[in-house]
Amino acid sequence: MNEKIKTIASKFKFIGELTNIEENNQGNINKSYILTYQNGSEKKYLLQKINSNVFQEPYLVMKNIELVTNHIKKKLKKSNDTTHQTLNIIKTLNNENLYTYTNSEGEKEYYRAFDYIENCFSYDSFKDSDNAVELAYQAGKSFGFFQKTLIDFPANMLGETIKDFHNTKKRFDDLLLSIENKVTNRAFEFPSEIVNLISKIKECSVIIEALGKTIPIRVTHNDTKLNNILMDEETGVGIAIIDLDTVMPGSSLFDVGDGIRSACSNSFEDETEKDKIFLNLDLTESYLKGYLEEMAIHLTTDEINCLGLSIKILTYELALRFLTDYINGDTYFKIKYATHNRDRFLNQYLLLQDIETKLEEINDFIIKTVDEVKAN
Ligand code: GN1
Ligand code: MG
Repeated sequence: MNEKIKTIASKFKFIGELTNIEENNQGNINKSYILTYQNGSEKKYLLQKINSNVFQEPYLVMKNIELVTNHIKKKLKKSNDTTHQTLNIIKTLNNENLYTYTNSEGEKEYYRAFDYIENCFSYDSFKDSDNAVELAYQAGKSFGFFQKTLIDFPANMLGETIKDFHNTKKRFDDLLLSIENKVTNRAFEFPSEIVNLISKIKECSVIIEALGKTIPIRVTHNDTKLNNILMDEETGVGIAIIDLDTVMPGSSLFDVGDGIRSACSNSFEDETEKDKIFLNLDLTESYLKGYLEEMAIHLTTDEINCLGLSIKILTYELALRFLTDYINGDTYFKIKYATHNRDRFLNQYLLLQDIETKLEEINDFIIKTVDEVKAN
């Protein structure tokens, strides 16, 4: 058993005897372990090391999560909702949200823990699922439900855990800076792609420029990647939204755009076979239907008008981020092989070109669906 993790685990209010530690490699940022305890019966917990390079204020991250999950729990209780769940923080023996471990290099490592949510499944892609269209509907509904549940939570109570997280203009400037700084020569691999990205910045700045003006600031998840939904293994219904580190004041459009580019792409985020990389329209429409059933009546006309565009913008943003990290020598996203960020960039870049050809059809579908939902 991993002795270091065993020691760290002993600082939390877990019940029973630790019998197994399993590393979980799903996320691109934090490090996760599934811990099994025995106490008559078996119980699992999730222990995570927060990536403090990415999250420089880990206490703020936990404060936000505590506030938001308490609100969700209250609302679920009030409506007698026994289907949905949310994260449940397990405190340290000192009653704190984080345990600070000082490693052999004298650096501080921050750990937090949650109950492990059982009997659920998360998908990296729906591409191989027989019932992909139904699952996409459930995925859209899950994030719509999440936003709806937090609609009455005051956004100004939450801190900004990563500043300018979805500030497209700032992400673009970061790319230009990486090209200028030349930590590596990798920008030379993509001259025409970079020119193409530069040509799109104006249109892709529309949401960030309107945020707080015509587009309202709401409590949003900000990392609505498909595998951040836990779905019931049998029914496919979305049970819980996880990875709440970036829950912050934002735009509902960030969540929709990021959710669809992730859930409705025909491939994994690092697929390299060009023919496989495109947005699946059936999945997109199904996702939007699920989302709009929850949120259409709450959205403003300006938000609805930008929903389609948000898919393009968030894909653009991810393309910028992967390319920037590749040029900077892979300091942000965890990589599994040397050119991983390169492959992720090209994937999002191709997805972006494909999305552009489908936006008109998507926008027509949105208008039709909003009308239908409102009529019911
Ligand atoms: C990261 O942690 P994970 O894998 O859910 C990233 C997201 C990206 C995603 C791309 C805090 O999400 O913004 O969309 O990778 N999270 C952070 O795979 O940067
Ligand atoms: Mg994350």
